[in-house]
Amino acid sequence: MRIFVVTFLFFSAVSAKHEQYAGWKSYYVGPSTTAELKLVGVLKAQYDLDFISNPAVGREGVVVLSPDLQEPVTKALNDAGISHRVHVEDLKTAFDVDDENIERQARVTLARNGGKRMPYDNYQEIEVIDNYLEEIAEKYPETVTLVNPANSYEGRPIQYLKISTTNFEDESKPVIFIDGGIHSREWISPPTVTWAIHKLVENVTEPDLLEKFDFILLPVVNPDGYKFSFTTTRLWRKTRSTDQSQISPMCPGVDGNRNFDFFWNTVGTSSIACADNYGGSRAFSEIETRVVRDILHEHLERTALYLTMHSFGSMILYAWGHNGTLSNNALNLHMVGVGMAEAIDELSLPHFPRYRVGNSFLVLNYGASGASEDYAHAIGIPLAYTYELPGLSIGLQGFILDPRYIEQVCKETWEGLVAGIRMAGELYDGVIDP
Ligand code: 0X9
Ligand code: ZN
Repeated sequence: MRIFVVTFLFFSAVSAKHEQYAGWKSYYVGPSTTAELKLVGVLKAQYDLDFISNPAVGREGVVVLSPDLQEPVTKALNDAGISHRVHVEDLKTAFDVDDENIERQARVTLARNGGKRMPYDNYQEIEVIDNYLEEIAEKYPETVTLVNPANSYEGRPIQYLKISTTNFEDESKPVIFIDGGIHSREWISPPTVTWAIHKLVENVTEPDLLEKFDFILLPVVNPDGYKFSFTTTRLWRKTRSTDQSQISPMCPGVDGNRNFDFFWNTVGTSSIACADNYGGSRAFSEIETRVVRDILHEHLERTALYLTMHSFGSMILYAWGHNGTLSNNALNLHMVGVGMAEAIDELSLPHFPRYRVGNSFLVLNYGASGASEDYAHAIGIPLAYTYELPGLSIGLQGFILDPRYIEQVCKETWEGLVAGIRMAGELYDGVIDP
């Protein structure tokens, strides 16, 4: 009887978790011309649409629609002749299925190896990632330093690793800075950063990298949002601060990737606290973005490459993202971007989309100001990119990238990183002029 009650409570807790998505659906939207893509951009702004995967010309994106938006948005797409079809019929059920998959996989992992430190067959809670960073720093004190420059709004540590053979003292070495998890729901992002740590210290196959470069690796910029996306609202994107405006206690959080001081609060961002792309009450209102800003400035004169990991879309994007103009370094940005994409594509699975490389406004066809890669480039980091990692579950039941592909994405992304880091080294060997 007791087992029955416990089982019943467990399942009702699981299925009650995603109640807020009852009646929600997601749709593929596939613009086939630039004009159609532009129109999708107009609809996005008009209805404040939440694209969890961005479309490009000839490449479908995915938009999630609450029940009240389904009729007007599909009608507008129909009227414009823009191809669309249902992606997930019932979001709540899909999230429940994802939870069950993750739970099942967690049990398998535990049974198989007693809880390996950082498994890549599942998405990991923030505590597991923090433990991993702490353990790596303890185990490799010669090269690894754990830094906790600040705590998040809700008091979680924002932690990163500095990895260097000279404790960052050889100032002739270029610095590589990679962050992840600024958008909390993009769960595939943090493992690609911890995988880079794994490849730099635990399973070294490219020893030249640590010889020539210093690394800063910050897997989860936004630990509060990340936690909240596990416990409560799967599609949570923002931070969790409640001190931004009068309505912030009701509508917490700021979009970290609209909060940087680069044409802040001008394009593709909202000044309404409840919006998913709310830019905050001022640039750098968030402790989480201030941490990234301070790292960028600390080693500005020798940071050659900054990468920020997002999902989904299989894209490598660069400045300027607010208006589609190109920076003076556009040729190098494009060359290195293509080099990274080619390296990834070589290892990619046949049913994963090929990477696209370009100016973020032109590839996505929507402008967004206040993004971290634009800020990094604007202050003088010569190579700065947003990665949109591959997703979603392809032909499978769940909503997210199936956990069985996490390791694949980590491995192929690592190939891209290696190519990009080496090219950055050739271009900016001690001669960065911010
Ligand atoms: O909109 C974003 O912040 C990024 N896409 S996501 O789906 N991960 O939210 C794209 C950012 C592109 N970069 C700039 N606009 N500068
Ligand atoms: Zn993102």
